[in-house]
Amino acid sequence: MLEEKSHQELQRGTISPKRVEKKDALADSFSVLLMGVDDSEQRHKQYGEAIRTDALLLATFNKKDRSVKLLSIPRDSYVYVPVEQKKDKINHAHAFGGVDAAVETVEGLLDVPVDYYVKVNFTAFMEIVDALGGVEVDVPITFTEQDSKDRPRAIKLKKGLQTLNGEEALALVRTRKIDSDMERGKRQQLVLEAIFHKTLSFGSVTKYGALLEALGDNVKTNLRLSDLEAFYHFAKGSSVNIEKLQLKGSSMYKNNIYYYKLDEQDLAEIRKTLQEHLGLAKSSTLPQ
Ligand code: C30
Repeated sequence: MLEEKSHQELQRGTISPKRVEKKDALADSFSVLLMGVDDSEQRHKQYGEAIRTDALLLATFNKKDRSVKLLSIPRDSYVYVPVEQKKDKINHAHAFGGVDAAVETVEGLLDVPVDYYVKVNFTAFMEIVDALGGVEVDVPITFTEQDSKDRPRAIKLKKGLQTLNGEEALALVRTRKIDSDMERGKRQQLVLEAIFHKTLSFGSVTKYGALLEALGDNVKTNLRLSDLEAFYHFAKGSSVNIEKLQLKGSSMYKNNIYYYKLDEQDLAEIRKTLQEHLGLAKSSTLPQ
């Protein structure tokens, strides 16, 4: 099977518990949790197996009105992490329980089903961008960043519209010290939007199979090739509008550790927006 190496089902199975009563809605809408991790040897030495999701975004797709919403979830968000049975940074969920824990945590936070996930490391992310022949991004800020091998100041990018290769795109989604993790999240949305649009001009869907095979272990997903095909047909054709969403919040320190405290009212609005986009009335989801 083409996708053997990268395919990894969630322990809960294909259907989210939040879809128990409304499985049919999956035909019209679905969500994908996008995760970016740094699992390089260097970081394994520092953190062992406890790898955190440094990039976390939820994309929701509505086939009826051909729309996409892309929510950036700040990695320091202080949320309930079921696998730890306490509140913690959201990026710790993956460190404690892998993709299953990350998916469960995001479902609990946003009260929507996470139907699919795609997890990439630096290598996969760069290879995807390079396989697409680079991505066109209006880089919002001039900056210098280390490269994927931690060589300091190896990547220098100037503000403005340009085509980025894999290393450059990675630097853009990584760079943070020039401003903040929130602004980094917005840059990740810009790059993902560019990947999304470039994907549509990539040619036939069979190329994705070849790419997935080449990426091997560097990508993990519960999407099958047939799902990718459906996704491709969803996106191909007329233009698809991607709305970028952020979670509002404020800085918080607890025992001298930095957290991002989410604004409860904004969170409630985001939940409602996503539930509506996925065609799920509030009453159709399981209680928390
Ligand atoms: C649906 C749409 C719209 C599009 C198409 C979808 C598809 C299929 C897209 C394909 C690509 C995918 C799935 C992307 C997923 C999400 C993204 C944007 C991934 C790209 C980046 C990536 C592979 C990983 C994240 C890199 C980031 C943001 C930061 C790491 C320090 C952390 C927390 C530690 C970390 C530590 C060091 C050196 N680092 O970069 O320079 O390490 O950042 O200093 O903030 O991190 O702290 O404690 O985890 O190891 O010590 P950094 P830092």
